[in-house]
Parts: sequence; structure tokens; C-alpha cells
Amino acid sequence: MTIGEINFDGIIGPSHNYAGLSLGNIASSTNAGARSHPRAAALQGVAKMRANMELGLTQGFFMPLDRPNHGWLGALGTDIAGAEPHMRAAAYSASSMWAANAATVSPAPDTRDGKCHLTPANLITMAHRSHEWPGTLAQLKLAFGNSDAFAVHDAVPPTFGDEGAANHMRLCDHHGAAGLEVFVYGTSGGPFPARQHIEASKAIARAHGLDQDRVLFIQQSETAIAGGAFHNDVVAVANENVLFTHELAFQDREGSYIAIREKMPDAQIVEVPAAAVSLSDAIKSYLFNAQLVTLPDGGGMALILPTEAQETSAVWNWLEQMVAGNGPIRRLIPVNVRESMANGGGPACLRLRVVADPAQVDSRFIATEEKLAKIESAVSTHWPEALHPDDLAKPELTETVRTARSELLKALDLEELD
Ligand code: SUG
Repeated sequence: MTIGEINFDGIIGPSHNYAGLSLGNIASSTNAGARSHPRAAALQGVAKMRANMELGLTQGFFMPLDRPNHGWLGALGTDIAGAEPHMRAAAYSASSMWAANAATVSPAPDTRDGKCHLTPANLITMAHRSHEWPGTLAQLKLAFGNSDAFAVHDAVPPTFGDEGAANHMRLCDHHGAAGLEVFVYGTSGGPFPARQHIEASKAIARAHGLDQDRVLFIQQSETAIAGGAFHNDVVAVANENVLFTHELAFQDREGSYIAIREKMPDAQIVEVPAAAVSLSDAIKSYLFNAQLVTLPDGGGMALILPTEAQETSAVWNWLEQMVAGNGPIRRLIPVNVRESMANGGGPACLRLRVVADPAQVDSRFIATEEKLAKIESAVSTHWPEALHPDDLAKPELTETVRTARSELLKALDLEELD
């Protein structure tokens, strides 16, 4: 059995659009009403997966969810024709692409029963995301259906908001070793909501059977949330023994570092000072929403960053100096995920990390070049080229979006999700 990190990317769905639905997510608000390009968006996502596979990383994917969600609108006493525009947009949202919010994952070495535990995020804070979890749960149950290796839980019940792996970091010597699981919660964020509640994080730690000595609950800084860091992964990312973080990520910076080092003396904290990169530049460029990965064959760690980070001079200067030094992060690899970025989703938002043996996952969810080609073909044939939020009112769009997803499921032999 070979335990390693698998990155599952959410395939960007055919109804990807800019409806400005996420209060506190600056990109989502700024681009509200803009024209989106679902086809280009999904192809950018596939290109990212391919590039990561070429680096020697193991890649998986999740299917887009069935949209619009007629059942959800029905439960609210309306339908796609009668819904107000913001509710129609919420029903159409392709937000499940951001797989970092699909679930929280505790790998087998961390848990009492030696299984990898997954809890889908309830995402209750944002209406358009609150109806994702049943579809996500169905998919997790299929992909991780091997009950000898995996335990898939129900979502944490409301009122406790949970946004999944975006607020969860794991520090360890290497992926297969027992890790320190760090849950980052918010209490307040000025004008913006704190989406991750401590009670949800604690419930997950209990359900996953984590050892209390290897768990930390750390408060996200109010300043960071108020500045637009609606998830912790907008200001911090961890991989193996490295925590890469902005100085203003945590409410109690010193206390958080001490607590981490107490439980994991080998932890290397690479902090970007606010004097070098302002919080605003960090959030605009999504420097921390990078995939921090360990390259195979002793290649060290690399940051897979959005191209926006390269275009923000304070950020790029700092990064270039960092890799020129002797630190653990050796390479910078920019990727173009602009369509997702315009809704506040960088490279790290698009993926869910699962540390497991790929042979124990349903192989239909594990990427190969052949499957990526099939995804590209379905996307190129069936995904709308452009969508304006006003287009969501067009009756024919429902069928276009439904057919597009069905064709993808068919191409990947996943019709049972239809
Ligand atoms: O929940 N954007 C997403 C972005 C999620 C990013 N994920 C992580 N940081 N892990 C969100 O705010 C915008 C949708 C819109 O406005 O149409 C949106 O949902």
C-alpha cells in the first residue's frame, strides 16, 4: 500500500457565472455581472490538472453537480422560471468547482480506527453553496466507497458553519506519517461573515477520531476576514512540515506559532511580513491560495500559484527572493485559472487533498491523460462559450447545462451520478 497525496480537482461546471453571490469575497463582488466563459474556465482547470500530472503528482477529479438545483428551489416554494434573479443564480451556481470546500479530510495515520475520514462541508453561510453538500456527499460515497479504507460522514448539522479543507491544515514529517491537524475558525470579520465556526471544527475532529494531542484550533484574524480572506486558505497553506503564511493570518500570531511548534518542533513557519506584502496585495494576488506540493524524487517543494501572483510586483519580488534563499520552497510554478480567480477561487481552492492509497479510490475518479482528453472533448462540445448572469433567465439554458453534465458523466462512465 502506498499512501500519498492525491489532489482532486472540481471540474468547472457548464453554468459557471459571475453573480456576485459571496459577501466578503472581493473578487466575487467586483466581478458581479461580468460575462463568464464556462468552456474556457473548464479547459483552464483541465490544463492545471495536466500540468500537475506532468510534475509527477497524483491527480483526481470530481464531477460538477446537477444544476440548476430544482429540488432546492422547490423546497423554497419557487422554480427556475419564477425565482428572483439572485435565487436563480444561487440554484445555477457552479460553486462545487472549489473542491477545497467539498470536505475536511483526516488521513488514516491521524485517526483512531486507521481509516481516512471525510466530512462534507455544510457551507451554510452562503445560500448558493448551502445546497452543495448532498450532491458532494453522494460523490464522496462513490469515490471513497471502500469502507475498509474510508469513512464518509454526514455534514455537520446547522447552525455550525463548516467550509471544509479550506480552513484545515495538516502538518507532518511526510504524508504517510501521523500529522498535526490545524483547524482554523473565525469569530468575526468586521463587515463580513466568519464562515468557519469552531463548533463545526470540533465536531469534525471528534467524528474523525483524532488524537487530541495532535489537534489545534486556531482563530483566523478578524483583520484578514475583514480584508477579504473569507477562508484561511486565502492567507495560509501548509504541506508536510512547512506552514507558509501571511503575518496577519491568525488572530494571535505569536500564540499560534508557539502552539504549533510545541506540538510539532520540526515545523518550519515561512511567514510573509505585511511590510513586504500587504494583506491587500496578498488577497488580490492569491499568493497563498497556491498548491504547496512536494515534488517527487527529492525535488523539494513547489508553489503552484495563480498567474495573478506573478503580475503583482511586491508579491513576485518577495517570492523570487524566497526561492533564491535556502528555504524549503524551491520552485514557483504559475498557472492560468483566471475564470475561477474572478470568482475568488485560486489553484488551491480548486482542489481537495486526500492522503490515501490511490488504489483504494474508485478508479473512475483518478485522472489519466486519456480521461483528461475525454473531459476536454465533452467540455469543448457541450459547455457554453459565454454566459452573462441575464442568460440564466433563458429557459433553454436549463437543458443545455443538464445535457452538458450528462455527456461528461457518460464519457467518464459515471452515469450513476446523473
Ligand atoms: O465560496 N466563490 C467561492 C470561492 C471559493 C474559494 N474557495 C477557497 N478559498 N477554498 C466562495 O466564495 C462566487 C460565486 C459567485 O459570486 O457567483 C463564489 O461562490
